Amino acid sequence: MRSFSLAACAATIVISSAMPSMAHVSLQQTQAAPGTYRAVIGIPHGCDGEPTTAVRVELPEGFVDAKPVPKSAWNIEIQQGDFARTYDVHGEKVSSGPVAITWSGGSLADEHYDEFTVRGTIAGVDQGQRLYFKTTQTCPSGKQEAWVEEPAEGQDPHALDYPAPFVTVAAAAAAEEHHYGAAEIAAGDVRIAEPWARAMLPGQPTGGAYMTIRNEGQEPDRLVGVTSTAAGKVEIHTMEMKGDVMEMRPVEGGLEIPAGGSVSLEPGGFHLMFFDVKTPFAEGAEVPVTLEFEKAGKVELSLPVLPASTGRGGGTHQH
Ligand SMILES: [Cu+2]
Repeated sequence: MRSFSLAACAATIVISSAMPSMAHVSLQQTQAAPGTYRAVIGIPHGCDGEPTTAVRVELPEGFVDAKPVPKSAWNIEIQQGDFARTYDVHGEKVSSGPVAITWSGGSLADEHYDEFTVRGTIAGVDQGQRLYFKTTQTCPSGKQEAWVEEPAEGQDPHALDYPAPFVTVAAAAAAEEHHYGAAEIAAGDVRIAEPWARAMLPGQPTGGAYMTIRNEGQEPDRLVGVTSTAAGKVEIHTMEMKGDVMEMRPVEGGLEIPAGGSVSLEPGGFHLMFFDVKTPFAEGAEVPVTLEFEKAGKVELSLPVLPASTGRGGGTHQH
């Protein structure tokens, strides 16, 4: 079985376990289309051993109509304010509303993990733009952990000590496909939704692509091969932890799509990997691929290329 060190790979992700206590506050979903979005903020630790007794989240411009999800034993304070812009939400003009949410009165032990959720609407934001949910934890001694740093233009957010968790806004078209299924690609019992490829950085030797594959049939199917005229070779990869390093390897014998189930290819997990790429994937371009399923046969589709930053950051502590 071959395995690749991540250094040679498109989604260069090495998990540092040298400082496990420094796991970052993160958003569960790091890519979202305009429309309803649930910002689920994971708090992985307290302040140097102290429990977290308050969590304040500043809501970004472009995230409107926000409502926090109540948590038992925690009080909620919603701070209202004026937005910098006026947003069109379901045909209504909105220029003020919740701008920050604070949960307080509870106690989240340093060794525990919990999630704080705000549901709202992403509106008036361009594709590729990042919405930062600046999050501050407060502990009984008054000590704070403030996840409020935004990277400068061109700076890698992973270089920051206390990066603000963010979601990258995806194409609205993908959202419509997702909601209405109209533009879903179907072959036999297989459905492909939200396929995309990641824009390649200069000098990057390989490309990566993602999608959700659903099987509406009574029997499992299997993605057994992938080809593309844009690359010499395409492999189906999985990622797993080897000691404290995330490694990727080809999926042996194809990727099973369970009967009535679905498999998501996403950053940090299963992905398609393109070798000998002829023209580096550039944002806005399309990458043609042919997927071959054991039962459903061949499916041809075109992957829109999204910004290199899409779907990164947040999630696990990725460096
Ligand atoms: Cu790979």
